[in-house]
Amino acid sequence: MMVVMVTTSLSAQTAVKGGQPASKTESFKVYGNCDMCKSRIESALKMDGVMKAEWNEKTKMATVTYDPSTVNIETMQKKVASAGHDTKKFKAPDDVYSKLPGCCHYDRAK
Ligand SMILES: [Cu+2]
Repeated sequence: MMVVMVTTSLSAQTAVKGGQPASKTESFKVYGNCDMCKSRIESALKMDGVMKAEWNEKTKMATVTYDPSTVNIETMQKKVASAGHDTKKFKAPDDVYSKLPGCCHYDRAK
């Protein structure tokens, strides 16, 4: 709910000023398998400062458009890892990973 409100006020501001809010688009690797992973990863990325988040099942890349003054990639990766999905920098906790549905048990780097 809060994310929706923040996004709305951001775009309202943009419309008034006619400028662009500070935003940056970047991609990072997130391990996962299926559609369920996709929605889990994308909802984990819904947070203040993130305007757009999309995870690609084929490339395993999450692409995010965000406000660098509000949030950073490290915070996003931590959040995704805490939801059960490994990133390059952060590992999902074993107990969270083991509770994922079977189809979501992606291969983990040893
Ligand atoms: Cu899955």
